[in-house]
Amino acid sequence: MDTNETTPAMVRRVLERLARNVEIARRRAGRPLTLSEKLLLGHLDDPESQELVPGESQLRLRPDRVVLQDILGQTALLQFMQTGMERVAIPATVHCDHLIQARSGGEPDLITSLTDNREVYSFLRAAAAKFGAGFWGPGSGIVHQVVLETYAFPGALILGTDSHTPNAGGLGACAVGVGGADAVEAMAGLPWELLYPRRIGVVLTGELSGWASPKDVILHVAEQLRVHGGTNAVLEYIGPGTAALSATGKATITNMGAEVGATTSVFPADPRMLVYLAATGRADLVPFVEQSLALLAPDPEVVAHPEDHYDRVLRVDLSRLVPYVAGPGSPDRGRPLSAVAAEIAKDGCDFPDALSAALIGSCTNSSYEDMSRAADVARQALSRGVRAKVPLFVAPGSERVRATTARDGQLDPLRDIGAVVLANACGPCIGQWKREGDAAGAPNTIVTSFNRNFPRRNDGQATTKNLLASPEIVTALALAGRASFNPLTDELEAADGTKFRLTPPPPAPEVPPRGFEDGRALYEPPPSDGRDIVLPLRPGSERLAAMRPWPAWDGEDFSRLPVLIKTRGKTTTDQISPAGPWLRYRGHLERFSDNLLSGAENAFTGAFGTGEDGRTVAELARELRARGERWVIVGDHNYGEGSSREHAALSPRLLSCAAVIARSFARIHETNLKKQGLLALTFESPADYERIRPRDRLTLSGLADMAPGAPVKCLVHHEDGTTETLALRHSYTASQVEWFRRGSALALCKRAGSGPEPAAAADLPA
Ligand code: MIC
Ligand code: SF4
Repeated sequence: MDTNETTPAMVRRVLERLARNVEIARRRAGRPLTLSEKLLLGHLDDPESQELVPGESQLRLRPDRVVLQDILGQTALLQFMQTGMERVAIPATVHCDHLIQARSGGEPDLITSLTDNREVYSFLRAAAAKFGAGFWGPGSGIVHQVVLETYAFPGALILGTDSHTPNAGGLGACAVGVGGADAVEAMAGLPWELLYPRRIGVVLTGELSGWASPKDVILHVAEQLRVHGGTNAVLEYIGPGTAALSATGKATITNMGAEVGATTSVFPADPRMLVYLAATGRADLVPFVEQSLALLAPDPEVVAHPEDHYDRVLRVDLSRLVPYVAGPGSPDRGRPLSAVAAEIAKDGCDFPDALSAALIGSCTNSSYEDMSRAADVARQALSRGVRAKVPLFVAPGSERVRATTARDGQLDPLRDIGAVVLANACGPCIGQWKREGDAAGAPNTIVTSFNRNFPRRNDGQATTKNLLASPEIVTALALAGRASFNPLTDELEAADGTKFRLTPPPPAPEVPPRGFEDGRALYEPPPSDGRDIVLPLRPGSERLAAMRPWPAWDGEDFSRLPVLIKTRGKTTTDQISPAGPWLRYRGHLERFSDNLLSGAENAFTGAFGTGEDGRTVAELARELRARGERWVIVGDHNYGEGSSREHAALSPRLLSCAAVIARSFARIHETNLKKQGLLALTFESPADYERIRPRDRLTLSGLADMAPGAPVKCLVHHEDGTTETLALRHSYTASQVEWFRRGSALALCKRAGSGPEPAAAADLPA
């Protein structure tokens, strides 16, 4: 039997434990609990003695499942090898989704990817089988859509090595994006630690209508909260409007909570989720969830008086919501679609009106419902003889969505207006887009239904400006060929020269009336005993290399560390560890690290990815490592926002970084740095960031006494011989200080006498 499945017995066990733990937590807290508190505290390792101070306590939790995608999954499994464990202790699956390049269409692209990535896929398949995890091969779909269709259920606690893991919140799960090291600990059966999050309540009322869609809910919320507004907080959607959204619509909203840095986003369990469970072949889970609807919702007092129970409350009337467009450059740069034309007409608008391409898909918007609404717009155009004016691409979220929409006729009208249907994968969402023609390189605007729009994110070009919108709006804009088009008010020209207006797509079926089509079988359960499987790691490979544990801290203070780079402004993980062509090296850290900070702006020169002498940041770091020197990165606000990309911590660690000092951090990145044994520090006074000058050196002292809440002293040595002292803060708990001392969190989870020995500083590659 495949122990990775979500079985009725598992659901019963999880919900029974949830009910028991919630009782205990509510008694101990002496107050009603919000939904995320119930879902999290319901998974406490030790509910009776766990400290329970919101915003302060580190909760020790027992996740129900871990999901790995193919690019972060590589380092997760390479680190799992270090634990010496034979098998994963909780259900786990590996999903091949990020590595497929979008070139000419689903089938040929998939075939090319099988050849291009053969070595990586073989490793992932073998490692999954060896360690008892399920393997979803290339073409099966984007991890988050597959998890929603197959594994998530209301009440589950899911960890995933991807920041959009909260997508499973659409089905009532509490799903959190983490780096590989967190996933490894959970797979090794250790409790997983999470700071007791703050709670933001989003009260939904009314019902969507017309062109408004779930995407507009989250683009509107992101505009309110901004990219750091959800840091260390959970977004809880409550109120009567929640029941007016389908499970996949809810998933769009929880998926993009990642864009405001939220730990996760949750919805109360409701009948719409039961419909989705039943339609995706899990009718046997429905009775258990149905009995627990009250358990899987906030306590009634919370719903009655949200202001008394949340740190912040937003209210969104779905009936009044209008379609939104966000970007370019940042997902929180939202405004109603109707305001775009005026913005473009103004001098200095930073994106051209003419579109160069339109793209539908990504984990956030590629469900059956999404495809149906986009297809309706396409059908309207076809009936007037109109085709897309710009290249249009459609990436279905999963093989199930592809096979079902192929059967039910949603893909045909999209193809007929000119769309190329890509593989069921991330593709252009993550720089795996090999664009044809001359659009790339020159300033150009694209419109996508994706969740991120950082520069260089899609085709690797900073000149490509990505506007985010719902799939139906993307389709409408593709027909008009310009960003300023507003389908609510503007007309298109039919083939016969007459003018017509698109009508808003009617509500689409949330699940296929004839049920889902499974499509090709691309799942491989693990054998019952995989111990004899040898992992294919080839010496000399540039795609994969075994990882060695990091050396422990030598106990000395860090003296006169050079500042490798001081970054200015947004420094996302896409800028610290770019994706696109670099994705192929995700399993070979040394090779991958050539891209270190290549997209980050140097505060002293204004250039990107280089030091003062024009050499790349990676070259400078390698030179320091070769000299045996450690170094520091100085960062701005919300440093490391964007993704769970652990490489943004692994590469600095490999190249000898000692500390990252920023005005503030994004949650997952801060944890990733800590887990890899680096110091993640913040300026006590954020204005002190300005005090760091070119060629400064920093001494960090008193590290042997580093303790929770105690500042770290930093002596700044300026080039002119003057010095000044700064206070730095950190968020390490006592046990996390141990990660720093031991060289990494993994050092604590390695079984005595098993796994490879730490790399001695001398044998680290130069
Ligand atoms: C992304 O959307 O940026 C990614 C690629 O899915 C990342 C994960 C990674 O880089 O491994 C994420 O969102 O966490
Ligand atoms: Fe893939 Fe894009 Fe979703 Fe990341 S955001 S998981 S790259 S589809």
